[in-house]
Amino acid sequence: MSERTLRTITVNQIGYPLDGQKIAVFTGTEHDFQVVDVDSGTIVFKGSSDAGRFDKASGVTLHTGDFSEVNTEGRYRIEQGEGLASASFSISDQPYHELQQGLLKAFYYYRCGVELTEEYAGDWKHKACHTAKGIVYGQPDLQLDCSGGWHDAGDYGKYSGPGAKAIADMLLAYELYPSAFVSAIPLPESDGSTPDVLLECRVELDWLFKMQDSATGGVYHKLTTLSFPGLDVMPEDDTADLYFSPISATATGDFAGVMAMAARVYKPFDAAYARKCLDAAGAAWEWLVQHPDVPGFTNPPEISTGEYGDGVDKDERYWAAAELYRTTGKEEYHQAVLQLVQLAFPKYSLGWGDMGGYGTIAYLLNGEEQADRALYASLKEGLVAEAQRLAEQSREEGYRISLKEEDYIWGSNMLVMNNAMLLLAAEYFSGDSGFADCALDHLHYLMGRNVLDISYVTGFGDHAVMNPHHRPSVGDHVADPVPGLVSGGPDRGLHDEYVVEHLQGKPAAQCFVDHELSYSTNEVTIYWNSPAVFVVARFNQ
Ligand code: G3I
Ligand code: 9MR
Ligand code: ZN
Repeated sequence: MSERTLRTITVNQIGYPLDGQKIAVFTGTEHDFQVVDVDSGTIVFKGSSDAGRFDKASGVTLHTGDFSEVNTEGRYRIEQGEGLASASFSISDQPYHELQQGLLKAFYYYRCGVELTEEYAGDWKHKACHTAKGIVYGQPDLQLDCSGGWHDAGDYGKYSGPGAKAIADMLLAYELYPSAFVSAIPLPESDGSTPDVLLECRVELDWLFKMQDSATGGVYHKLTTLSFPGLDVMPEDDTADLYFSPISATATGDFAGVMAMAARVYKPFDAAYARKCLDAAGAAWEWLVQHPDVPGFTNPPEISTGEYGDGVDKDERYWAAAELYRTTGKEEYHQAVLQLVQLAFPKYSLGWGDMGGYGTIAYLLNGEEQADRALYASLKEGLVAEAQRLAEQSREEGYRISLKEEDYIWGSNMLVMNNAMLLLAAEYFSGDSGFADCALDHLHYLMGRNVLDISYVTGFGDHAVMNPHHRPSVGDHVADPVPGLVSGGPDRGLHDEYVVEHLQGKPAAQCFVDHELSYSTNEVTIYWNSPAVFVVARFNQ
């Protein structure tokens, strides 16, 4: 058996807050364990794990050990006889400060159109990329500026809807937990007054403006080359022509939602910018009104990059209406919310394709006074009920997260973090801190307390992802990957050639491989990082 499979004591490899429950998950046969101070070698706690249970999604029998009694700051690991040891972890007052900074800094590394300088990017510096004009698909003579923003993922495409989700998560984090955002990351633009999270999101907002058709207000679905470049191609060497794919209703709805949100959040810092955001949101909304019934986006025949297909645009419209109402107070938008909310789409989802949850959260954050009382009550009740369902599910699962076996899909770590966000939204509206405890369990999973004993964030944790499907990390000849990137995580559907060959028959939560070829399990994206920023911010206030 390899050393890797022997590591059966799993913990959050970053650490645990001083107060609160501290739990490790074991998959060995022994139940006695000890917590050891890493520096001195002193045993600080001896305990025994519970009787154990079989966890179907993970395919293992596991038992849990509680070491909450350890409440002295320090760096520890958990050991058992037979030479078993967990990754090291800290117990401290603010264990997640650096993690939050790293998750935010990732967006700097994702930046497009600018040089990443040694001063800010260290070994991961590279020259400016994708600075040429983009061709509007189907109109070869129409070429427009399209520089800036963030690359989507391990590829260099820039996709409007996913970009909006990523910004939304971070602006929401800032709105709910502003005190978590006082430290500089730092960024080249850090000025000591505008929070860095807003400066970084502005990079993507500035690019999003360029995705709006000035004539109609509609928003181009994405900006990409015709096909993906090779895996070792650095951004500045990816020089094929860039194309704006056609306008879509989902992109336009997401754009209106995020711009209306930005108009509100940026107003205290830059009123002119806020006005620009609101005007852009209004124009996008007009397009939606003029186009009530449009087919979902599909890739044009020559374009094979990420499709982000989504046949239902009602949720994006609902989010847009709710944000526009919250920001402007205009009755026309309230009426739109009241109509759209009656349609069938998920009201509590936060995925790139299911944006209804953002609409619900915006409507609730706007306050009961401004709301239709009955709708306010039912949305609040629905959100809390959904969080209760997630919490109950988490109690069923061995690794204490809300994913069932069938939920380990492409980008399952987004679901882990989105569900944690939803739990935290429920905490915010109900005041029940039990939801936060459950959300924290989701973070523990992401950071290593999972069946593979892996931290899914590059650069964070003793056993962190090392080989993400991320072109700059493959092409840069630097041993370590770009840090702070959240990997997609297990996908039981086995959606790439590498996993088809290597992971047949694995249990759902083990359908992951830390190999650069596995784009369906080990790619990284901006919208997998962003909900993690939200979750970590809650615990950094
Ligand atoms: O929603 C269904 C669910 O009902 C079903 O039970 C489950 C079974 O597999 O599938 C779910 O759909 C999955 C969908 O994601 C849900 O989000 C699809 O199987 C899965 O193939 C699809 O994966 C998407 C993938 O692109 C392929 O289209 C990922 O969400 C999406 O994050 C990913 O995005 C790519 C971009 O295209 C290009 N850039 C990189 C990025 C990350 O890999
Ligand atoms: O590298 C691509 C990755 O960024 C995408 O998310 C993924 C799914 O669209 O596709 C990857 O490209 C692969 C292509 O789809 C199939 N041939 C192998 C490519 C990876 O090297
Ligand atoms: Zn670029």
